Amino acid sequence: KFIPVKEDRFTFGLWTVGNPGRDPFGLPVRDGFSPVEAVHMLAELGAYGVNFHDNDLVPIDATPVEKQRIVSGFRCALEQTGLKVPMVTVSLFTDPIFKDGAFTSNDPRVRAYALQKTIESMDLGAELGAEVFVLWGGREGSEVDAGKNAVEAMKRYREALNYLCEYNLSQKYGYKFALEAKPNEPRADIYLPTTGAMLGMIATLDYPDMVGVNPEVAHERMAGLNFYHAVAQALEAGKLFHIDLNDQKMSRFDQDLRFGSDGIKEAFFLVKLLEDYQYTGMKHFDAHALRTEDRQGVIEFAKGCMRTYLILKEKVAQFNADQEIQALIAEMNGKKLELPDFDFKFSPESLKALQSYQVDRTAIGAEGIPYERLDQLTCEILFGVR
Ligand code: 3MF
Ligand code: MG
Ligand code: MG
Ligand code: MG
Repeated sequence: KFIPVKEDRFTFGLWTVGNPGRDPFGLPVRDGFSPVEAVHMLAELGAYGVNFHDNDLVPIDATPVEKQRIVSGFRCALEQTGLKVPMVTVSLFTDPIFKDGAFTSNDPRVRAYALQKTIESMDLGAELGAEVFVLWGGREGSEVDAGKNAVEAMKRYREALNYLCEYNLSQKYGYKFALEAKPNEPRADIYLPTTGAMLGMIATLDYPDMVGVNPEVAHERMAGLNFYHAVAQALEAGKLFHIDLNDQKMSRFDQDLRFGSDGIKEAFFLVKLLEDYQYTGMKHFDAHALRTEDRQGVIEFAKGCMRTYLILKEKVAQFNADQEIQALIAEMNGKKLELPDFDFKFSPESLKALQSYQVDRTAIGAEGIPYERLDQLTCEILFGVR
């Protein structure tokens, strides 16, 4: 029970299980799994796929011959295990050239290099069958707003995204781009800090249908926001192309905790959202094992992410089948009420009906809404006592 299978569409990044436990204050504590080791380990655990930044696989200074050797070794591991590469991304934040951003840099040489590096990553991903290309603007931001015009930054961001969409079409790659928002870290402030801000930008692009979002639990929580709400908005807009699952204590530094390890109730409603609305994309764990762990701990971490998702999925089924809970939800959604002539669509007739609608404001204001009972029942499902 709770053993992941390919159909669950769980994926991990090479950078997640490859993470050696370095942090800004401390040295690496373990050997992370190499790309080939990661493929074998993840396949054994029942994951569906593995994702990577260009330089997780191929070092930035690799020669074309080295690149070919690395990619063919990696491809060989994929073929042996059947693991897929559903998503690829590009590092536009690690190398010093990107210290003041990539697509939004003031320096046109940096902006050109960022595009060049991204299209090379798109080529590599396409070769391995990737269908989603994630863009996280890790250093698209600022500390000193005097030096970088935020209006120009938006124009540059848009120009780069439009260029990449054109390239995608010109090569017939068929990628969907998924933009990942984060409010801060590593910059003091990152542009387009939330999923909602990304959705706003997407609507202004030349090919808005080609571009969606990749929300991440930790990022929205760092901004003090409700992740479940952010994902719901993206899903309803048809823009949930990918998702980064992990966990995070609210409003702190970027923690990338194991999925479901901190905000259990929020994780439950997230799983419920994805399952109830039959999200078919990848469930990608963008997290890493605690710095206390050795390589066995990394395996426990990866297993735990998937197992927790599957446990919550079972809790969702229990919640959806619980008659008392469902009756309460039906009641608070006004299922028993009728407004005969009014359907909330504007028309001259419905306007008349609305204007003559007799509302007993005082009586309605005095009615209780049983959220307390509903929430307690939800908690009891999660506690395992119901
Ligand atoms: C940073 C992130 C990134 C992105 C990745 C794009 C290193 O907080 O979440 O992971 O997810 O760059 O996929
Ligand atoms: Mg395709
Ligand atoms: Mg992150
Ligand atoms: Mg992420």
